Amino acid sequence: MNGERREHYLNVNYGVRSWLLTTDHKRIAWLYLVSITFFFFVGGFFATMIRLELLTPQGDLVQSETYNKLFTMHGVTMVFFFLIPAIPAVLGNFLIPMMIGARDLAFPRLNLASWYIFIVGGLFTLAASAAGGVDTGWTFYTPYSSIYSNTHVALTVVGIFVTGFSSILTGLNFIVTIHKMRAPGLTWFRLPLFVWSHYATSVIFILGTPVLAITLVLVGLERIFGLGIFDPARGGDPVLFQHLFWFYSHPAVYIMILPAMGVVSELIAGFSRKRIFGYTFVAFASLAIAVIGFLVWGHHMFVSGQSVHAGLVFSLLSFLVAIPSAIKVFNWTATLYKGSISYDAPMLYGLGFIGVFTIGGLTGLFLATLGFDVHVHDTYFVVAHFHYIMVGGSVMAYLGGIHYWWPKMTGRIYPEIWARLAALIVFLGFNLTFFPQFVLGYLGMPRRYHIYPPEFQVLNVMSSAGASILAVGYVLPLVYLIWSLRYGAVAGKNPWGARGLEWETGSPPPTNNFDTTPRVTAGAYAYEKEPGEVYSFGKTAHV
Ligand code: HEM
Ligand SMILES: [Cu+2]
Repeated sequence: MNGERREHYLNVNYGVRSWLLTTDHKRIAWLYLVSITFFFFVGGFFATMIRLELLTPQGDLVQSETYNKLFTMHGVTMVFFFLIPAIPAVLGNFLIPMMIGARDLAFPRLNLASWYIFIVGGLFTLAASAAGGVDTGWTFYTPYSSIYSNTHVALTVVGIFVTGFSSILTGLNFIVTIHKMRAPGLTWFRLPLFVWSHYATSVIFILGTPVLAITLVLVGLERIFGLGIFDPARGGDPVLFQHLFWFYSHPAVYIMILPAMGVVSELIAGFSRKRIFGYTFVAFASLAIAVIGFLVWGHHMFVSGQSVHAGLVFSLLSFLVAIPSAIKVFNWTATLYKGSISYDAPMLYGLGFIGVFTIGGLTGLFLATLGFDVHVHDTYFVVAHFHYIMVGGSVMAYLGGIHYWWPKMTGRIYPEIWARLAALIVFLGFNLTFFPQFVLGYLGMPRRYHIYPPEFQVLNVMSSAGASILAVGYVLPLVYLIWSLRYGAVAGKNPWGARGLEWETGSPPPTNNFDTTPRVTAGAYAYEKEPGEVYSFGKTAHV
């Protein structure tokens, strides 16, 4: 910085208007960062209430009806308003144009519109909470969602419907940007894996989200006008709802994990100073997950009365998803082998991800096994499985990514000691919260009950204690990251000594990302030179 004032995207102009009307993808990333952090703490509040309620077997904190609303609002907020947008809308928005050497996304105004749509949807859902909440579960299964009246399904469903457009438009924007705006020399197989994983995620956004939207419209029509689509009393079919819902929502779980995998690829390469082992396999694994993910929805319906044959086919197909997932885990591990590893906070999250994702994925295989699932279906085993992936996997990767790119986003370095401590607390708190739930589920504790037999209390208290530790782990980064905005050491343009176009420009970057268009002559992760290779992924040349 040499003391002279450098112009960058944060200081080009000031004032609320300059933020709310911005079309700069980096500022829009901040709009999302602030809003999803808000939703994360709203969802976290509901989670706290759930764990407090479950401290005692008699369920004496809240009424059963309130409890139903708590876990529903928790799920809805976390899934639709935090986890789905978290990595794509914050890190994806910020990084994709920079990683491909572009000035912005293909449709900057559409990008801003996506954020407004997201916020409008979020407000509807918050209004539903304020009005008294929804008690159907985040899955909105009929007939709960279409008949019972003590609940604000319509308002919530409108909120999610609206927010869906934000996903679709963001996916569209990413796909066009990645196709059309790569810097000269940046071929498909030189792209960072982060970009590949967001490409695959965008495909799911575009193909899956409309199905959810239509399903929600049908629920709304049935509720408001009494059409008989899902309600058997009116000639409908409740299982049809489950097919439609999971046709979106199984792929949606990959919306939550694929971007996380993209982050982890960057972290593992950066902190072991190596090219990702089997780069092409990892890239194609993202696409394979996106495609196969559309074929396995029926594994959520093994006990719904679908035919046994369908159950067998879905069971078999579900095993297939594990193959590309395992390829990634093997290849990250192989990348670590003989790497020169440094254990900075982002890497701690990256390594933590590999561990917990493996547990989450393997227990997914248990659940995909038809016979085993009949035993543990709708027990805490399922709850543990998906939290291992979504909280242990995606949230940890998200935090790892925020730390890794924080110096780029803000121009400041966060306090490393605190960050490592927080990463450790998150890891311990997370495992203490969710591991006991595997045991609880295996022993037969059903999910979504607020009263349970006393013999389950010890494991529930462990889980609630873990949740308190986890909460500390989540609040800490909020505090020291905000602190670092003012007091953190000034970051150079490449504080990690990492490879990738985003590290070639200033921290924070100028509004147009690069002063001159970079020309790329080598693949991503050019940490080790191969004979005869000129890698200037590190050097930007003028075009
Ligand atoms: C190796 C790949 C995976 C397999 C084979 C798998 C399998 C399954 C199966 C069979 C179920 C249904 C269990 C039941 O309802 O009884 C399930 C539930 C679930 N899984 Fe996975 N899973 C995998 C990965 C993932 C990933 C990557 C995520 C999220 C990012 C995820 C999130 C969920 C969620 C949210 C549920 C529960 C939904 C609910 O009923 O509320 N799973 N999984
Ligand atoms: Cu699934």
